[in-house]
Amino acid sequence: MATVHDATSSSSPSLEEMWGEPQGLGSWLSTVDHKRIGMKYLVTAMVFLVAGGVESLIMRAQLAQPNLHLISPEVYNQLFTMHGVTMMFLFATPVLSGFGNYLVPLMIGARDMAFPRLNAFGYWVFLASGIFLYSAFLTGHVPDAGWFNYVPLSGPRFAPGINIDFYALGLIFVAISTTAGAINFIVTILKMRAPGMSINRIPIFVWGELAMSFSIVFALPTLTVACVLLELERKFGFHFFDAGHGGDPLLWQHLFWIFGHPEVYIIILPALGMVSALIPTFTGRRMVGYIWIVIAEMATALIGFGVWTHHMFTTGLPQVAISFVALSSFFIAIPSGVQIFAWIATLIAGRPRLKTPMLFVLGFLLVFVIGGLSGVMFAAVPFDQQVHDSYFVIAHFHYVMVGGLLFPLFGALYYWLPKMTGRMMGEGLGKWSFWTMFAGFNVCFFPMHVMGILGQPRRTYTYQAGLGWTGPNLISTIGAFLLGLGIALTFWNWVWSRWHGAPAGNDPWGGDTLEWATTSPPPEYNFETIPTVASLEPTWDQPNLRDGAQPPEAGGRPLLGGHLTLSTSLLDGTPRAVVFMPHATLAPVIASLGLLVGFWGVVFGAWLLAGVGATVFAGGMIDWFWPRHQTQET
Ligand code: HEM
Ligand SMILES: [Cu+2]
Repeated sequence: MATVHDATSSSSPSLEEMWGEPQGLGSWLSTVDHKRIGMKYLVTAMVFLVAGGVESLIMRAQLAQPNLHLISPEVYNQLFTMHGVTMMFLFATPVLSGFGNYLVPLMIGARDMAFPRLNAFGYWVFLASGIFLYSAFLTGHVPDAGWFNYVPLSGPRFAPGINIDFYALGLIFVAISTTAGAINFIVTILKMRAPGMSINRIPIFVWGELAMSFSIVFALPTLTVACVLLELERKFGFHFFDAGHGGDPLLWQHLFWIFGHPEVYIIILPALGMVSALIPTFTGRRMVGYIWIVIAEMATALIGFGVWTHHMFTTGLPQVAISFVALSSFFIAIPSGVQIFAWIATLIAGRPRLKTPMLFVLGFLLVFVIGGLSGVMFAAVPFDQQVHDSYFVIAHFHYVMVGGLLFPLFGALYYWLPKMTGRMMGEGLGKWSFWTMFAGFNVCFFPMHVMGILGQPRRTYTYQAGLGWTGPNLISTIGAFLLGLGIALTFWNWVWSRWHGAPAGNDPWGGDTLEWATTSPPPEYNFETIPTVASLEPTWDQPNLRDGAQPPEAGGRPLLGGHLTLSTSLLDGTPRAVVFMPHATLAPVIASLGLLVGFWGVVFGAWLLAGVGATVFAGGMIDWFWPRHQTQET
């Protein structure tokens, strides 16, 4: 490609000069570097994990014994609602965006995400929407109708306060961030891969982020629409969900779960991708059935859109419809099974090394299978009708969400933090953390199956003695605190490693993907030369990639002619164009601040304040889109 080589003249400024960002507070606010944004996502999401975790521990303390009164029923309602909302929207999705942000450009050999300013905007909107939701605690009007917020309970008649407005507006707010991030991932993964990284050489973790992003783009709008309709009903007297005026409360349930079920896969698919990234490294064996895993990930994302009604088996829908949904819910176990068999085959074919990240993977496998089995049980309609809204449900989805997300995620932390910080985490402490988490998790959530079968309903702040529920509840509470301790040990390890961890070097684990070819932490520009890739495991097969500086004879492209990265074709990754990347800017943070002020204005009905917010937002946007011809930023 002539255009590509023309842009790489040697008399231009160095990569450091072109890509370097100043340090300090101002730069922390204005950075567009995917690695710094990714780290901000990661840390902020972990803060929300702690918030959601504290909420759950208060609930478990309240349920440790019958007839306790540590908190009032009203506060209990607020806690399970904020716990669910926090874990799903402020922890699970953003933490995966954080890992993806940091890792996807490195794994595909790019210098940044496709839209660095949109990336910064995504982070700041995420933070602002989290602040918005949690500011509800300051007003005393905390959302309290559960994370799926069913009408009519959440409608104007039964929830006249502004509690539910924080929920509906907060979810509209955070959806802006999630959507921006998803679009960025899609374009980055499809258009910015290193030359030679054809579609059959994309790392599975990157496929996971792609599946997540497509699901977000198709699923999230229904939630946003549902919340907009609810706000119109609550603030302006519309009647979408109000049966008394020709509305339909089931409309909310449909809209919510058309989003809500795919949301489960939005969270699980990249986490499964992490598992597929760790297993080859720790078995020294190429992944068995790469193509099948990729097809399974994509099939799960697709089938995930056809099963939402299994959350509504008890609403009296027509039997025929329910039968179809039950069947497709059974089907969805198949692609998960395919992946599990591929992992087990790789484990058997290779030589597993039981380092901490691998322990988390094995723990995940066990827990995820149990969660999958109870999930298949729900797909049997009569069983579902028995345990609907009981603790059996809580047990099931924590086995899936904590097993399917938290364990892979903590394995991924031990695996990739050394790349991000340049320091290893402590192995001994890591193993302690794993075993404490694994024991705590099972002690906490396994008894909930029993509680559910014995009939204990979810979302109730206390229970009577003598129903057989006391023992399992006490055990479950002890397990919850143990799980919390295990999580805390890893956080401590993270902090400890910043100062005391052994230097990681470029490739401490012998990984197979491109991020291990460059330094730890990687330089601002990621790779000195944009590599040309010739296999699915480039770091194993191409010794010339070492130090992120593939020599030009081997295909490395320095791209020195400006703040540039490469865009390639979608299927076979042939170079198509050089892309000018934007520099650090305050526009995203200003625009997000405007949105925060604006949303506060709307929730309080302070329309002047909303106007001020909108103006600040517009100011940020004008700065963002102002043409800058000298640097060719677009
Ligand atoms: C870290 C340890 C965790 C503990 C101890 C825990 C505990 C609990 C408890 C006690 C409840 C409320 C049960 C009830 O009264 O209905 C609950 C609900 C819930 N949890 Fe967790 N949880 C944890 C992690 C997570 C994670 C990681 C996620 C998601 C990624 C999650 C998602 C939810 C959701 C969606 C609900 C339902 C809220 C509702 O009923 O509206 N939890 N959890
Ligand atoms: Cu579902």
